[in-house]
Amino acid sequence: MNPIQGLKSPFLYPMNTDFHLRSLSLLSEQLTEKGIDTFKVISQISTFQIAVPSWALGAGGTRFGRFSIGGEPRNLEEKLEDIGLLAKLTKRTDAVSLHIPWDIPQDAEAIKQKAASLGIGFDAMNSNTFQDYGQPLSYKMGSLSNSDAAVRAQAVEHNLQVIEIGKSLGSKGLTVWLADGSNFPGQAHIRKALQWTTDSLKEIYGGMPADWKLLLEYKPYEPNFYHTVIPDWGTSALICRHLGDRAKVLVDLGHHLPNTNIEQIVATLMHQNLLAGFHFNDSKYGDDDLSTGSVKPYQLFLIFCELIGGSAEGAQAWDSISWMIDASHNTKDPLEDLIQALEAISQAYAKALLIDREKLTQCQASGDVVGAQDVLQEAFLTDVRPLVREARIQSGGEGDPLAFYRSEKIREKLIAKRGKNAQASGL
Ligand code: PSV
Ligand code: MN
Repeated sequence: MNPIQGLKSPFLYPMNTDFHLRSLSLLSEQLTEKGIDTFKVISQISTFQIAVPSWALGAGGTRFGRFSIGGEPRNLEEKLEDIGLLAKLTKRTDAVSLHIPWDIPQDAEAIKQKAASLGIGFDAMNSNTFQDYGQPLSYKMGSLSNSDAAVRAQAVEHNLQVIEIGKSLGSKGLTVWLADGSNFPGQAHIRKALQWTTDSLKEIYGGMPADWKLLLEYKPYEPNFYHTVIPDWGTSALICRHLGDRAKVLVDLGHHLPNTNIEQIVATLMHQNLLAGFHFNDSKYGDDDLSTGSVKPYQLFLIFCELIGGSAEGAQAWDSISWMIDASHNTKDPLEDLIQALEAISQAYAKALLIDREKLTQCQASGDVVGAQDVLQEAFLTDVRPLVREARIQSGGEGDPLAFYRSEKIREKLIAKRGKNAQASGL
């Protein structure tokens, strides 16, 4: 039996409704005094959807080991069921992002139908040329940037196949992240590697349907530690400029050197209509892939300030931006982790919606530094949880998804069904 069946229907979980309504009405009163339309904010939160990657549903491993959590999805169907559960409880996700070859659908039509029955669509497809998985030529020395034309052709072909799979599922995008680079000075010809990568990406871009976009991800280091072919947003943007309007830069929050001003990158990319979307996660040191909002919630809020401001001022349309979580670690139940991440992202968005833009503009124009900071802090320090909760309830989700997940013993049910040692595909 599907462990997700037999759950109580939404709303029945004994959330403290009285407390929720009291906190919501108090907040709504405060917001009204500030001229903010509570219902508008709730409806904006309600429509905000964040895709979940197919590789985030199992326990993440590090190079030092992997600790299974039990009941991990054993195949793509079960991954979809997990995302369907998240969708049902949180109402903040309605799409999956597949990694190929980790999650090749054996029967695309059946998978598409299964996803549709769970209210799930297909977000951007992810190609994978950073591992060897039995293909004829090795990617040890790179893929799209490889000095061997035959390896480059094979990597291009893989991307074209991923596009085909995506087409059959109804996806509209291809995310390319390359591990290509070098570990030691002298190992690679830096300029040639960049040119080969650009040329390979041109072929891939040319193979995309006209209504698709290419999301080009950058990362400063890891798995290569001396040089990475696409290390930063600037290099990614330069390549995108060579490809065409439908190629844009994907910002993975963990792909920056410590203390990088990510909100500035977001503003700059929006200014150029070059922002493809996000891979949400959080980090303390590098690409830690920790739960979004767990370490730097203020940074996440500032990113949303730029996003809301940039789209309101016409720099780049809100709807042109893709939203996805890309986190994986080895200590939490991934479903609980995703519930927390969806909540943290919604909170950051909600807080940024509360910013008094007019006042901020005035402060900026008059050089009122203290006032500007105050405007941001006023929004950031507002407890928006009643708004996020209400948005979820109004959409038919759970008031408290995490409490529901625990009280219904969902992980225990998944373990009973899938086994203690079930292991999801991925890294
Ligand atoms: C690379 O670190 C990355 O962020 C890319 O998005 C990959 O596709 C993903 O992680 C999964 O390993
Ligand atoms: Mn990523």
